Amino acid sequence: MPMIESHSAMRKTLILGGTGEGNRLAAAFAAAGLPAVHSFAGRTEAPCAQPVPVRIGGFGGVAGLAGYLRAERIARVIDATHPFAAQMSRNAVTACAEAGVPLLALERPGWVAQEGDDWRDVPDLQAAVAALPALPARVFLAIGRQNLASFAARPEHHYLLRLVDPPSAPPLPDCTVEVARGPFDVAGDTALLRHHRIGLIVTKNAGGAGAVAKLTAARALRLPVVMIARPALPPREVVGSVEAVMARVHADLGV
Ligand code: 3Y8
Ligand code: NAP
Repeated sequence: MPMIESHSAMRKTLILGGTGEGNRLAAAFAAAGLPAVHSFAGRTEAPCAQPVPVRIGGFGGVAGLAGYLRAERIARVIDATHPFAAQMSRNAVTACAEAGVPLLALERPGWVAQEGDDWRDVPDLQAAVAALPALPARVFLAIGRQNLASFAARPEHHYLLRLVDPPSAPPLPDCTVEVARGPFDVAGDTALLRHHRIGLIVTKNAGGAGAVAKLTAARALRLPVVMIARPALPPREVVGSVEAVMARVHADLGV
C-alpha cells in the first residue's frame, strides 16, 4: 500500500464488510478513533449494529464504486467480505485501481481437512449438486439462501436449510428451514445434525470460526461433507488478521 499523506488520517476508510472480520475491523477502527464507513450489500433484513457509520446496498458495479471512492474522498479500502463474495472483491480490485485508492484484503484462511474428516472436495456449486448421492439422503445444505435454486435439480433429497432470515416461500420442495444468523457452536450444530438425522453436509469453504462448528460436529458424528472450494479472485494485497490491517493503517498514517 503506497504512502498516504498525513491528512488522510481524517479521510475515511471504506470497510467492505458483511462478515465477522468486517465487524471486528469496524470495532478496531472505532477504538482507534479512525474514521471509517462499514458497507453491507443489504442481503439480510438488518445487519447487526455497528460502532461506525454504515452504508447498505450495492454501489452500482465498478463505475458506481469508483465514483463513490472519489465523491467520498476515501483514503483506502479494506475488503473484509466473505471469500465467496467474489463479485464484490473483483469490483473492488478494478474500482480501486481506476480511482487510485489503495486496497487491502482481509481474508481468513480456508478450512483444511483433519484426521477423521470425510470430505468430498468439489470446485463449485454445480459440482456439489452432482456430488449428492444417488439414493435419497437427508442433507444439511449450509450455503445460505442465494444458491439454493441449483439444488431443485435433485428433489429426491430432504434438505435442512439454515437461513439468516425467514424465506417468503419454501425454497425447495422437500426442506426444513432453520432461521439462524451465527456464529454457531459445536453443541448447537451437533444437536441440529442429530435432531434432523442428517447424513451429509454441503458447505462452502468459508473458513473462519463463525461456521466451523458444523465441521467439528460432522467429524464427531462421522458424517461426510461436500466442501465447495472458494472462487478464484484477482491478485490483490492480502493480510490474515484485523491486527495486521491496523498495523498497516497506522504505518501509512505515520502514527
Ligand atoms: C449480510 C451480516 C458475525 C458475522 C456472522 C462469518 C460468520 C456467520 C458463516 C452455516 C453457514 C453463509 C451465510 C454465513 C456465515 C457469519 C457472519 C457468516 C454462512 C451475515 C451478514 C450478512 C450475511 C449474508 C449471508 C448470505 C449467505 C451467507 C448465511 C449481518 C450474517 C451460508 C455463507 O439470506 C441471505 O440472503 C443470506 C445471504 C450472503 C450466503 C448466501 O449465498 O445465501 N451470509 N451473513 C451481509 C451484507 O448484507 O452485506 O446480517 O449481520 C454475516 C455472517 N455470515 O460474527 O456477526 O463467516 O463471518 N453466512 C457460507 O459461509 O456458506 C452460514 O449456516 O453454517
Ligand atoms: P457478491 O455476489 O460478491 O456481490 C454481488 C453484488 O452485491 C456486488 O457486486 C455489490 O453490488 C453488492 N455487494 C456485495 N457485498 C457488498 C458490500 N459489502 N457492500 C456493498 N455492496 C456489496 O456478494 P455476496 O456473495 O452476495 O455477499 C453479499 C454480502 O454478504 C457481502 O457483504 C458478504 O461479505 C456477505 N457474506 C456473503 C457470504 C457468501 O457466502 N457469499 C457469506 C457471508 C457473508 P454492486 O455491484 O451494485 O456494487
